[in-house]
Amino acid sequence: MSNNNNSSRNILNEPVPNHVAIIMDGNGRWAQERGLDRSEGHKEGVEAIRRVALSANDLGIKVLTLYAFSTENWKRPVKEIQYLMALPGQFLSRFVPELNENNVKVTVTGFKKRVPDFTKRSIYQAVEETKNNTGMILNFAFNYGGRAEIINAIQEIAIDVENGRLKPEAIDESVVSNHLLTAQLGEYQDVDFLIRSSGEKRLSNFLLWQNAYSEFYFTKEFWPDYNEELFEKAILEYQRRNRRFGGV
Ligand code: V07
Repeated sequence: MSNNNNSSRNILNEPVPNHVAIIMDGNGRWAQERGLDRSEGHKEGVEAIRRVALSANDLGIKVLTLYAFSTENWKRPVKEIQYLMALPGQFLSRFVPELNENNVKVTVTGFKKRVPDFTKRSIYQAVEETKNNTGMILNFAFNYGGRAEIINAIQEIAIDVENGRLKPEAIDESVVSNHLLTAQLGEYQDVDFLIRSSGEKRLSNFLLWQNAYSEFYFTKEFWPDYNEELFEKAILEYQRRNRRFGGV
C-alpha cells in the first residue's frame, strides 16, 4: 500500500460520510481520447463502479448513489440509448454474485416511464436478488431528474390535500421528503458528499433536495479511470473538511 502524503492518516479512524453520491462523468471523453467508440467508455465505467462500490462498502459507507441515467439523457442518439439500456442487465449478470458475497444491496431511484421492459426486468432482478443484504446500499439513479422528482412530490401532496388527508399547514420537510423518490433510504436520504468526475462543476439536476447540505467534490479524472485510490483521496478530503468544521 502507498505510504505517501495524507493516506498515511488512517481513513477508518474518522467518520466517513453516510451517503455518497457520484456523477459519473467523462466516459465518452475517455473513449474519444483513445479513438474508441463511446460505448467502450461506458463499458469501462462499469468496471469503475465495481472498484468504487467495493471500496465504499469496505469503508463503511451506508449509501452510494450513482447517477446512471438522467431524464435528459433520452435526447442522446438512439444507438447510444439502446446500448445504455442493456448495461443494467450486463452489470447484474456479472456482479450480483460478488455484491451478495459482500452483503451489498441494490436499489433504484427514478421514474419507470419510458424505460424498456427488458431493462426494468434486469433492474428488478438485481434488487430482488440482493434485497436481504444488510451492508451498503448501492443505489442507481436511473431515469432520474431532480425537478421532475419535486414536481411529482408536489402532485402527490396536492392529491392528499384535495382529499382532505393533509392540511396545507402540515406540509413540512418530512412530508416532502416522504414523497421523494429517495424516501426508501430513510435516515440516509440526505447526501453528505457529492463527487463529480471529469472536471465539470455543475449539479445537473441531480438530487436537488437531497444535496441541500452536502459537501461538493470535483475531480478532473474521467470516470473510467476511477479507482479505490482516487475514491479514498476524495473521502480523506471530506474528513479534512469535517475536522475543520468540527473544530469551531
Ligand atoms: C451505466 C456505466 C457507468 C458509467 C456511467 C454511464 C454508463 C451500471 C448501470 C446499472 C443501472 C441500474 C442497475 C444496475 C446497473 C448503468 C446505465 C449506464 C444506464 F440496477 N452502469 N450503468 N446504467 N453506465
